[in-house]
Amino acid sequence: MACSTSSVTWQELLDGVRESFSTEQVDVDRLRTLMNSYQSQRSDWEQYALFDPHTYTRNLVDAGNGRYNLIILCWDSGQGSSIHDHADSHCFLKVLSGEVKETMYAWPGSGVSPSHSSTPTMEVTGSESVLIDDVAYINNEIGLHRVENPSHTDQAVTLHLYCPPITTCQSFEARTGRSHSCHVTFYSKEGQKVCSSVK
Ligand code: CSS
Ligand code: FE2
Repeated sequence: MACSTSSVTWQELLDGVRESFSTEQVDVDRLRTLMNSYQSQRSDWEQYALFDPHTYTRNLVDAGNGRYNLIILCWDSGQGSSIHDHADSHCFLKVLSGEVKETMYAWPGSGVSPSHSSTPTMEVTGSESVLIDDVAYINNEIGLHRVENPSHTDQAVTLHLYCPPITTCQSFEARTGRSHSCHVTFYSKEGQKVCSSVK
Protein backbone atom coordinates (compact mmCIF):
# COMPACT_ATOMS: atom_id res chain seq x y z
CA MET A 1 0.00 0.00 0.00
CA ALA A 2 1.26 3.49 -0.79
CA CYS A 3 2.37 5.50 2.18
CA SER A 4 0.56 8.81 2.34
CA THR A 5 1.88 11.69 4.38
CA SER A 6 -1.49 12.32 5.93
CA SER A 7 -4.96 11.02 5.51
CA VAL A 8 -8.25 12.48 6.55
CA THR A 9 -11.49 10.90 7.69
CA TRP A 10 -14.76 11.51 5.87
CA GLN A 11 -15.76 14.08 8.49
CA GLU A 12 -12.39 15.80 8.24
CA LEU A 13 -12.83 15.91 4.48
CA LEU A 14 -16.25 17.58 4.80
CA ASP A 15 -14.94 19.97 7.45
CA GLY A 16 -11.80 20.70 5.45
CA VAL A 17 -13.78 21.56 2.34
CA ARG A 18 -16.05 23.84 4.36
CA GLU A 19 -13.02 25.50 5.93
CA SER A 20 -11.49 26.07 2.48
CA PHE A 21 -14.55 28.08 1.54
CA SER A 22 -14.40 30.41 4.51
CA THR A 23 -12.99 32.92 2.02
CA GLU A 24 -14.03 33.68 -1.56
CA GLN A 25 -10.78 32.38 -2.98
CA VAL A 26 -10.68 28.85 -4.44
CA ASP A 27 -7.39 27.04 -3.90
CA VAL A 28 -7.53 24.26 -6.49
CA ASP A 29 -4.31 22.55 -5.39
CA ARG A 30 -5.32 22.54 -1.75
CA LEU A 31 -8.75 21.10 -2.51
CA ARG A 32 -7.30 18.45 -4.77
CA THR A 33 -4.79 17.44 -2.10
CA LEU A 34 -7.54 17.32 0.50
CA MET A 35 -9.77 15.12 -1.65
CA ASN A 36 -6.80 12.89 -2.44
CA SER A 37 -6.02 12.39 1.21
CA TYR A 38 -9.35 10.72 2.00
CA GLN A 39 -9.43 6.96 1.49
CA SER A 40 -12.85 5.72 0.57
CA GLN A 41 -14.78 3.61 3.04
CA ARG A 42 -18.28 2.61 2.01
CA SER A 43 -19.75 3.02 5.49
CA ASP A 44 -18.85 6.74 5.39
CA TRP A 45 -20.98 7.62 2.41
CA GLU A 46 -23.36 4.75 1.64
CA GLN A 47 -26.31 6.65 3.10
CA TYR A 48 -26.01 9.03 0.12
CA ALA A 49 -25.43 6.40 -2.54
CA LEU A 50 -28.88 5.98 -4.07
CA PHE A 51 -29.03 4.40 -7.51
CA ASP A 52 -31.61 4.54 -10.25
CA PRO A 53 -31.81 1.78 -12.86
CA HIS A 54 -32.40 4.27 -15.69
CA THR A 55 -29.84 7.02 -15.20
CA TYR A 56 -26.95 8.06 -13.02
CA THR A 57 -28.07 9.92 -9.93
CA ARG A 58 -26.91 13.14 -8.25
CA ASN A 59 -27.16 13.05 -4.47
CA LEU A 60 -26.48 16.19 -2.49
CA VAL A 61 -24.21 15.71 0.52
CA ASP A 62 -23.48 19.32 1.45
CA ALA A 63 -24.90 22.51 -0.06
CA GLY A 64 -21.84 24.36 1.20
CA ASN A 65 -23.38 27.66 2.29
CA GLY A 66 -24.05 28.43 -1.34
CA ARG A 67 -20.34 28.56 -2.21
CA TYR A 68 -19.95 24.95 -3.26
CA ASN A 69 -21.77 21.64 -3.52
CA LEU A 70 -20.52 18.23 -2.50
CA ILE A 71 -22.44 15.61 -4.41
CA ILE A 72 -22.29 11.84 -4.65
CA LEU A 73 -22.99 10.49 -8.09
CA CYS A 74 -24.05 6.88 -8.52
CA TRP A 75 -23.39 5.16 -11.82
CA ASP A 76 -24.96 1.79 -12.39
CA SER A 77 -23.12 -0.47 -14.78
CA GLY A 78 -22.98 1.11 -18.22
CA GLN A 79 -24.47 4.45 -17.17
CA GLY A 80 -22.83 7.67 -18.30
CA SER A 81 -23.27 11.39 -18.64
CA SER A 82 -23.68 13.41 -21.79
CA ILE A 83 -20.75 15.41 -23.08
CA HIS A 84 -21.05 18.54 -20.96
CA ASP A 85 -19.46 21.68 -19.67
CA HIS A 86 -19.25 22.92 -16.08
CA ALA A 87 -20.53 26.48 -16.41
CA ASP A 88 -18.22 28.75 -14.45
CA SER A 89 -17.44 26.13 -11.84
CA HIS A 90 -14.45 24.12 -10.79
CA CYS A 91 -15.29 20.40 -10.88
CA PHE A 92 -13.39 17.87 -8.77
CA LEU A 93 -14.28 14.20 -9.11
CA LYS A 94 -13.06 11.55 -6.69
CA VAL A 95 -13.86 7.89 -7.18
CA LEU A 96 -15.30 6.26 -4.06
CA SER A 97 -16.16 2.87 -5.54
CA GLY A 98 -15.55 1.11 -8.84
CA GLU A 99 -13.95 3.17 -11.57
CA VAL A 100 -15.10 5.64 -14.21
CA LYS A 101 -13.87 6.52 -17.65
CA GLU A 102 -13.45 10.21 -18.39
CA THR A 103 -13.32 11.23 -22.05
CA MET A 104 -12.20 14.77 -22.70
CA TYR A 105 -13.38 16.87 -25.66
CA ALA A 106 -12.49 20.22 -27.16
CA TRP A 107 -15.17 22.85 -27.40
CA PRO A 108 -16.95 22.31 -30.72
CA GLY A 109 -15.82 24.59 -33.46
CA SER A 110 -13.00 25.92 -31.32
CA GLY A 111 -10.97 27.93 -33.75
CA VAL A 112 -12.96 27.69 -36.95
CA SER A 113 -16.55 26.67 -37.28
CA PRO A 114 -19.36 28.74 -35.86
CA SER A 115 -21.64 26.74 -33.60
CA HIS A 116 -24.46 26.60 -36.17
CA SER A 117 -22.18 24.97 -38.76
CA SER A 118 -23.49 21.57 -39.80
CA THR A 119 -20.09 19.91 -39.64
CA PRO A 120 -18.39 20.31 -36.29
CA THR A 121 -18.07 17.03 -34.50
CA MET A 122 -16.80 16.61 -31.02
CA GLU A 123 -13.05 16.17 -31.00
CA VAL A 124 -11.73 13.79 -28.35
CA THR A 125 -8.64 15.25 -26.71
CA GLY A 126 -7.94 12.45 -24.27
CA SER A 127 -9.37 9.77 -22.04
CA GLU A 128 -8.45 8.17 -18.79
CA SER A 129 -9.69 5.67 -16.27
CA VAL A 130 -10.18 7.24 -12.89
CA LEU A 131 -9.61 4.56 -10.28
CA ILE A 132 -10.72 4.27 -6.71
CA ASP A 133 -9.52 7.17 -4.56
CA ASP A 134 -8.13 9.05 -7.57
CA VAL A 135 -9.18 12.67 -8.15
CA ALA A 136 -9.82 14.27 -11.54
CA TYR A 137 -10.36 17.97 -12.15
CA ILE A 138 -11.92 19.94 -14.99
CA ASN A 139 -13.22 23.41 -15.77
CA ASN A 140 -14.39 25.16 -18.93
CA GLU A 141 -10.92 26.40 -19.78
CA ILE A 142 -9.67 22.81 -19.86
CA GLY A 143 -12.61 21.71 -22.00
CA LEU A 144 -15.57 19.36 -21.94
CA HIS A 145 -15.97 15.77 -20.86
CA ARG A 146 -18.15 12.73 -20.63
CA VAL A 147 -18.01 10.46 -17.59
CA GLU A 148 -19.18 6.88 -17.68
CA ASN A 149 -19.06 3.64 -15.77
CA PRO A 150 -17.62 1.25 -18.33
CA SER A 151 -18.22 -1.86 -16.25
CA HIS A 152 -20.83 -4.38 -17.32
CA THR A 153 -21.06 -5.75 -13.81
CA ASP A 154 -19.96 -3.25 -11.18
CA GLN A 155 -21.48 -0.05 -9.92
CA ALA A 156 -19.40 3.09 -9.50
CA VAL A 157 -19.74 5.91 -6.98
CA THR A 158 -18.02 9.29 -7.29
CA LEU A 159 -17.77 12.33 -5.04
CA HIS A 160 -17.95 15.69 -6.83
CA LEU A 161 -17.08 19.10 -5.56
CA TYR A 162 -18.48 21.97 -7.61
CA CYS A 163 -17.62 25.52 -6.76
CA PRO A 164 -19.65 27.58 -7.20
CA PRO A 165 -22.61 25.15 -7.28
CA ILE A 166 -23.81 24.27 -10.78
CA THR A 167 -27.47 24.84 -11.56
CA THR A 168 -27.35 24.63 -15.34
CA CYS A 169 -24.82 23.27 -17.76
CA GLN A 170 -24.55 22.74 -21.48
CA SER A 171 -24.88 19.31 -23.00
CA PHE A 172 -23.40 18.55 -26.44
CA GLU A 173 -24.50 16.13 -29.13
CA ALA A 174 -21.54 13.92 -30.00
CA ARG A 175 -22.25 13.84 -33.73
CA THR A 176 -23.07 17.47 -34.40
CA GLY A 177 -21.57 19.46 -31.56
CA ARG A 178 -24.93 21.08 -31.07
CA SER A 179 -25.56 22.14 -27.50
CA HIS A 180 -28.52 22.65 -25.28
CA SER A 181 -28.87 23.94 -21.78
CA CYS A 182 -29.65 21.45 -18.99
CA HIS A 183 -31.05 22.20 -15.59
CA VAL A 184 -29.32 19.90 -13.12
CA THR A 185 -31.39 18.21 -10.44
CA PHE A 186 -30.87 16.14 -7.31
CA TYR A 187 -32.09 12.60 -6.81
CA SER A 188 -31.64 12.96 -3.05
CA LYS A 189 -30.55 15.57 -0.55
CA GLU A 190 -28.73 14.64 2.65
CA GLY A 191 -29.75 11.03 2.17
CA GLN A 192 -33.47 11.69 1.57
CA LYS A 193 -34.90 11.03 -1.86
CA VAL A 194 -36.28 14.19 -3.42
CA CYS A 195 -39.93 13.92 -4.44
CA SER A 196 -40.29 15.30 -7.92
CA SER A 197 -43.29 17.59 -7.73
CA VAL A 198 -45.32 18.44 -10.78
CA LYS A 199 -46.40 22.05 -10.78
N1 CSS B 1 -21.07 17.16 -14.28
C1 CSS B 1 -21.93 16.01 -14.21
C2 CSS B 1 -21.24 14.78 -13.80
S1 CSS B 1 -19.70 14.43 -14.55
S2 CSS B 1 -18.47 15.66 -13.69
C3 CSS B 1 -23.03 16.24 -13.21
O1 CSS B 1 -22.84 16.98 -12.26
O2 CSS B 1 -24.09 15.65 -13.38
FE1 FE2 C 1 -18.66 16.71 -15.48
